[in-house]
Amino acid sequence: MPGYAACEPRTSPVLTGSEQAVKILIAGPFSVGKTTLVGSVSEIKPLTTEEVMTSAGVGVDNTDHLDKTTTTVAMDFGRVSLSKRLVLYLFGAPGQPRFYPVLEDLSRGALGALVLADTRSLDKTYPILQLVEDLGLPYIVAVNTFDDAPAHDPGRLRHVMDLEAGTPLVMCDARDRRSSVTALTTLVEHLLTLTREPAR
Ligand SMILES: Nc1nc2c(ncn2[C@@H]2O[C@H](COP(=O)(O)OP(=O)(O)O)[C@@H](O)[C@H]2O)c(=O)[nH]1
Ligand SMILES: [Mg+2]
Repeated sequence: MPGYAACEPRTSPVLTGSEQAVKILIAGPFSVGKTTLVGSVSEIKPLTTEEVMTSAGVGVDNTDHLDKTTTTVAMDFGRVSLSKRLVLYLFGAPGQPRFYPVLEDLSRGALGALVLADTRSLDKTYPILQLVEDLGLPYIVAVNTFDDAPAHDPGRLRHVMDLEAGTPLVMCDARDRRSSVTALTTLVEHLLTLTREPAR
């Protein structure tokens, strides 16, 4: 979308009549970087619902390659203005299968989803891609590049995740605001492309 990347975020918490507010779902498996992404881009203090993980989660929530001690139990919420006229409201859903009903609830009214993936655990991404597809939500996939994650070429990743040719796949660093905004801009561009496609 021309010009979006160059736009500085705005600070006004109030929407004026000329602004478009768009609800976006941030999905992906546990520990892929959803909370981090919402926090890195949000121009308001993000709402998070992190809770300390207890021994009940041992063997259920895989923390093998992480120093992770908390997990999102309800949602993340943040806001980012991609331009003077376009404001995204980000709803991050928890990634564990037991929370899929929460993801389904949060998807209501969303125009699209950013599905985060981690090449160290792509198998955990499939059910979420399937769920998002079943919900009829257009999406893109953003691979969050962790330092020790294996690098695969995009063609291989597309094949492994069984992505349709028209589904964008991008790399991002969820900790980096610019990188995360670029991923969100790619999603919005994708949504615009879909709206412009002639009805079949
Ligand atoms: N090295 C690295 N660490 C990350 C990145 N994104 C997130 N993390 C870390 O990975 C852990 C899980 O991230 P979090 O956002 O809580 O994942 P969520 O479960 O998907 O919300 C946290 O300790 C983050 O600091 C990244 O791009 N690179
Ligand atoms: Mg989280």
